Amino acid sequence: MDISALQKARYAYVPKLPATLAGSVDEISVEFGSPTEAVSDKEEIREIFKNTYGKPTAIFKKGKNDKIRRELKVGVILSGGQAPGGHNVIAGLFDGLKKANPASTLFGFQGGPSGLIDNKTVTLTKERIDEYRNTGGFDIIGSGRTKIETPQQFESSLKTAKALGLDAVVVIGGDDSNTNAALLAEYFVANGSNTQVIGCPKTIDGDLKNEHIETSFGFDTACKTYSELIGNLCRDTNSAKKYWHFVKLMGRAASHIALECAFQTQPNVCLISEEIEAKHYSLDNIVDQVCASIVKRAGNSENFGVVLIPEGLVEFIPEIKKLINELNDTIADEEDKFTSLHNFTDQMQWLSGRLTDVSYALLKMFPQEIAQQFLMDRDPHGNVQVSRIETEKLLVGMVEKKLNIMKERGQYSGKFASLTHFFGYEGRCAFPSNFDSDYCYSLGYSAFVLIASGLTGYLSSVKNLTAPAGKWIAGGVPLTMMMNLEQRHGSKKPVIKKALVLLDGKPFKTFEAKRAEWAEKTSYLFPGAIQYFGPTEVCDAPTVTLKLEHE
Ligand code: FBP
Repeated sequence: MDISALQKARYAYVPKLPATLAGSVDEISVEFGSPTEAVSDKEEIREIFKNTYGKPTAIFKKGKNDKIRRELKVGVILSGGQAPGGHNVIAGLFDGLKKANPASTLFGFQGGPSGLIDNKTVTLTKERIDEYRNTGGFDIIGSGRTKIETPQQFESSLKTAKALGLDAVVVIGGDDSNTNAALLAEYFVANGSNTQVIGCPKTIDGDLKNEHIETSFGFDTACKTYSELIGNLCRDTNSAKKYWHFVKLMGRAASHIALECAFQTQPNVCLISEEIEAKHYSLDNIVDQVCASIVKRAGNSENFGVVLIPEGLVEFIPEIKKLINELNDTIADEEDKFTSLHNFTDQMQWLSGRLTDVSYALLKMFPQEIAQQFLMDRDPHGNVQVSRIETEKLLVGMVEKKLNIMKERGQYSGKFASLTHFFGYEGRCAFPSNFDSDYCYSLGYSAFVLIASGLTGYLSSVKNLTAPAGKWIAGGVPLTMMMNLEQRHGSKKPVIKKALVLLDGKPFKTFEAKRAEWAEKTSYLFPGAIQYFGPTEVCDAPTVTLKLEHE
């Protein structure tokens, strides 16, 4: 097989482990904290998770562990969108299992959770694992977005677990996938099965975090990859001095990625969806904010700049959120009728009278190309697919209009030429940074210790991440501890609470203190490509967000 020089070099990289996990497996014991409670809606969540609610947190310590050398059969699932480091979670899990007992087996469920439902597995051998160490992607077994939710799907999952004689299932996923892991853990216990379920916190979006999960894996590498590209755009535009670059960045709901990239590159404008929602900014207010920077910079004869836009922005602008909700409900009510309308004019005609006047007027105001994106196929949950709405183009169009008006009024005399970009898929399968390689390997290894220690319904946790890896603290957090009830499909469902950007948190406050200067002056930073070999401060540094959160 042809492999790149970097891939070959990365095979040789030995991920760093926390000191408690690095020695002999016989010396890893578990210390438990006090019983835990759900984030909110405690009584209802206790009722749903009768067998698995309220377990204590677990931390690994040096000490004796009689159970650890048991022969185990484990199945692993990669769930949801790709995130750099998934292969290392599997490698850490595999190495832990084999180090403790070479007879243990690791199965990979193919294509995501549907692999468990349909019993589609592959046995993961050392040769196969070695081909994927320290590489990006989820291609070792593939991923998928199937949710295990119907009684039949739970039954089939149990059937697979029994057929394979599984001691445990490891779910590598985001908030939704780990909510699923918690429900599966509960279902297995409630149905007399000994198959344990352990989760691992994955998502480039960075919105699966709390006091025990300092960051989800993949966020570090994805942000560094986008920041390299944004830094390159900053330098290009500072050289040519003729374009404003509008860059939309992935992160379905939360703006963590945009904020981290702003720290790494210091663009002229970075929009933060959570602030826009909290301050009830309208689309016009946002356009004004961008134009203010363009006008100021034009005054300094700098007719160029960079604007960062979080992917989920449209859903946080109150008037667009209202429009999206109305569209979702109206289309869901008469889905067959709506899908039978094949052209945009018919669709708009059908919607007039069904949407409120304000929402209809807003939709009509958008350029047709953008309005059509709001009417595209819904996702399996009936929601508009925000990543397919070209917010960056919508903003450019509105900014251009506003600047023309300002020009006519003599308020602006600069030149405006723009280019749009969307960075998302480019970062999800990058070679994991050293941080993600180490963190993921440690998460996988911790998952093995949680399994060997007989625990179920836990999320693998590795903390103290701004310290050198040897000082990281590994253990597990009960999944029910992260839950609350949220409205889904018309009823209250237990879900892991999504962590959005906190407006009173250190990262946002730091950004807020700097953005006025960035909006006017050229203050770009050029982080460059992720470095895998070289000085620690260049190769092993965690994200700025993580550092600020630790201060
Ligand atoms: P996860 O939440 O599953 O980690 O996926 C995150 C993400 O990359 C989002 O940033 C993006 O909106 C979405 O997946 C894109 O989904 P798809 O891969 O289905 O196009």
